[in-house]
Amino acid sequence: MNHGSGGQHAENVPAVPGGLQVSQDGYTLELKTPRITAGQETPLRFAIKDDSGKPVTKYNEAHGKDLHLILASRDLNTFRHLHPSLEPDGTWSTPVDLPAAGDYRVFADFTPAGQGAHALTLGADLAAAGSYQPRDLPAPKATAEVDGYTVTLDGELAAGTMSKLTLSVARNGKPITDLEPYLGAYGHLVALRFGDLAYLHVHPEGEPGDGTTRPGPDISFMAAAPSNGSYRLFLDFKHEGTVRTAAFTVRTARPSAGTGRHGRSGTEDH
Ligand SMILES: [Cu+2]
Repeated sequence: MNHGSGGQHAENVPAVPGGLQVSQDGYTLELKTPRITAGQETPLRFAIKDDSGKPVTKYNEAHGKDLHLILASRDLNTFRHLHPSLEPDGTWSTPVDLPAAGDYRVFADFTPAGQGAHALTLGADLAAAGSYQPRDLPAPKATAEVDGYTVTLDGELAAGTMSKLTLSVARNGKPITDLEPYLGAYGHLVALRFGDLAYLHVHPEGEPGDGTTRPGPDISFMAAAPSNGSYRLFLDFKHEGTVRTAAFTVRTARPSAGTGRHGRSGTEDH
């Protein structure tokens, strides 16, 4: 349950964050469709290959799926969380519909089956041809609106240290207390670092049915940033049968010697 809250140095902050490499620990993400067309539904196809070049067909499930596919535009304004299907020959495929031309990053988050297997996130570039205007990273803000829901973020992401982030879901000013489980949790959070799209694993605190975790309005996570900087957080939550994504820009709380690091106003200066 306890992932080291209370400001302990996080033992599970990897030296190199996930998602930056197309190949790691003998596994390679091979994107079979590195260029797609924006503005229409297009199949995206890829394979995970092992060090002998064979496509991996056996995986260990995480959050109810063998593989989670995250797609984000380089400017972090577009985000997709998809669950492709695996063909018998080891090819994964899913339809994607991207709103605009631009540079995108594809992240495959999976655990190959087998002894000593561990979770990997491999990343590859995806281009949607056409002219485009990159947009600025939205300004940091503690609330996000999606389809009439307001999601409020409490807590601060810190570099190298696990901290608790709590997201609270409301609609028309009323807290939502009947969130539905989605992939075994009341919420899924993905964090991407601005500048290189390093991918952070974020662990939910508690799960549906454990006797203590309530179906909203609060959803809590433990997260540690690999460095100071700006991040875009994407929360997926399910209510009334629909999964929605709320997105936030955050800057890490910069630890400063002797003064404590929880000043809410002290994080806007870089
Ligand atoms: Cu997923």
